[in-house]
Amino acid sequence: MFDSIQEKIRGAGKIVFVTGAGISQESGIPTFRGKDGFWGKYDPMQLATIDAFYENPKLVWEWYEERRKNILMAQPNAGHTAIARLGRYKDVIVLTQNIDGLHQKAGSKNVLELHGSIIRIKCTHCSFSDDMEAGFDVLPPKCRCGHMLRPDVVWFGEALPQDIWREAIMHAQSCDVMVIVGTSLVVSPANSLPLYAKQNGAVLVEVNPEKTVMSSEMDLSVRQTSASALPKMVELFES
Ligand code: BJW
Ligand code: ZN
Repeated sequence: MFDSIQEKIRGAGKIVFVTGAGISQESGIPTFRGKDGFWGKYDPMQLATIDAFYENPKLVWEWYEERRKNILMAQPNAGHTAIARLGRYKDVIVLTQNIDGLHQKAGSKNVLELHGSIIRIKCTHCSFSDDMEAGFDVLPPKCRCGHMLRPDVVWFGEALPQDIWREAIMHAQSCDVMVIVGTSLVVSPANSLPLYAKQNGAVLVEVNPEKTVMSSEMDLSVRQTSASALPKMVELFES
């Protein structure tokens, strides 16, 4: 199995990784779906929509503050660092649904954050936006303009940042290999990226211990965790 993946990676010009919450699971960040996922405990419609935010901003902010603390302490795992190392040898682009910044922390250079960043905060009214690592004393925090601040993430029903999304499609359409890691592929429009790649003749490789709704579209499925599978993809360049 790995021989065949290594061969594809060796021959590829451009390699695109599409990543989701599963790649950060081994860094201690919970996924959304599945046994220990957030959506098993909480209702996404009460935490991850703009209506929920205006309905109960304190509740939404409390959830984000708890996650921000955990994420700011988290370290990239062997999966993130393998992708960053592969970038030294190949043209590697990371299209991530994650908001945790761990690909960048691992050293990956070309990272497009499709669902924003939990570290970046923006105003609900004016154009203020900035990275903020410190916690807030009062929730919800307010902007200088007097309106509420919010995490700069993409909630359900909100559009993805248009320039980033356009660029992501362009990379998906022009890659030779797409490696899809740790995502259930149930959230649109990110889950259409493998289809853009496939339509343009790319090889699709999935790294996920579980089957997904798109497993049948994959050329190869690696049923292992990302921290165990991804380092093997870089081995051929480093041995
Ligand atoms: C491992 C592992 C290990 C575990 N190693 N693997 C009806 C009404 C309104 C909207 C819609 C609707 N129907 C469809 C929509 C569109 C909606 C959507 O897709 N909904 C579906 C869920 C039904 N999408 C949107 O709304 C998007 N915007 C949009 O479409 O705009 C246009 C539009 C406007 C209006 C109406 C309709 C369309 C925006 C989506 C934003 C998603 N936001 C979140 C929260 C981000 C902020 C935050 O983090 O707080 O993004 S939700 C959550 O899901 C998060 C993730 O990025 C995203 C994807 O999840 P992911 O990464 O796939 O994680 P999991 O948990 O699902 O899967 C983990 C996987 O890892 C599993 O497969 C495990 O097996 C695996 N795994 N351990 C490797 N160690
Ligand atoms: Zn403001």
